[in-house]
Amino acid sequence: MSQVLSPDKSLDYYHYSHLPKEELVARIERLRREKNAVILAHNYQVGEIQDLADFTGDSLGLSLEATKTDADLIVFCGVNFMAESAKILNPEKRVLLPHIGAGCSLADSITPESLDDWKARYPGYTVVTYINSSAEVKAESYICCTSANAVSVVRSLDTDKILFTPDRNLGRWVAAQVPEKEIAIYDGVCPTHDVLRGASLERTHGTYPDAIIIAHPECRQDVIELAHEVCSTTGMIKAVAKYPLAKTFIIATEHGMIHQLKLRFPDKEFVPADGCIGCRLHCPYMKMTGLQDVYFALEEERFEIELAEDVIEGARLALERMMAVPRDH
Ligand code: CIZ
Repeated sequence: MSQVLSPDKSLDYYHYSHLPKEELVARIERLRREKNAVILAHNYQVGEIQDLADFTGDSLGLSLEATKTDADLIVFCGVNFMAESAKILNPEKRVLLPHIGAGCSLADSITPESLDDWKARYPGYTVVTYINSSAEVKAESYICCTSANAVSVVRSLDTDKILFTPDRNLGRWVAAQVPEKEIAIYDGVCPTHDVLRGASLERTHGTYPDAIIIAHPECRQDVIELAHEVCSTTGMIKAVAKYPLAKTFIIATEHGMIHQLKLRFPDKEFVPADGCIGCRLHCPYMKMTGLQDVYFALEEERFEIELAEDVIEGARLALERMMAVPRDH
């Protein structure tokens, strides 16, 4: 990824970051039109970025949106592996990640070298890699999956031996749904989800005993066992719609999702599950991108995702195999 700003092009960040919100939004709107840009935002982004976006969703939905767009610039408000996926699927387009620091510790828990070690331990196993991974790791995998299609992806494979990487919680959830296959699971986690314990969720449920619990499959087993529904963020929107009589929902995923749920279901109450009293599940990387970063991204056309051609080729194959499989929910 190109990370260096040429000094003559650099804007005065301090000055511009103090512009009022309305002014920043107006500038973004003007640049979006002038540059024929589309703004995609993940469901975990801060509310004002979600509100600004042309499309919000999970990484599968946004990847699909990226393949349909006729925009010249894709501004991906999310974390780097998501912007990389948009680039892989649209190599002829320019894809920008507004904040250079927006990484993912789960994606960084696996490298091509560590994947090679696991492949050596499990010869003949087919590698299924969660989309939360670098382009280089995707390129070394047979197929990708997201939390919205992981079960269907594993079921679709014409093999009984799977090496699932890198999220062990999602891997365990998939293995429970597909017991007929032998699934070896890599040892990575999303720290934002993994911090939540069943005991904390029970405490919250004690305060809201009638609430429906919806959990992300990146959560630990003790959390999953308490949940009424387990699904991706997009699946959560469909899950709430399944309970028209329920008033309150406890949401066990990154708290940005609650903004999206409140927009869609203004009459319902959404309670964030918390890892410790009063602390919502918070991904620091997802929350790095602010309006000023989107403005700078459009103005200076930074930070552009650049990937080697062979990496794009390999990773695209793994993503395209995934996209041929229908979603779980
Ligand atoms: O697949 C994604 O976008 C992630 C990381 C979570 C979700 O369920 O949206």
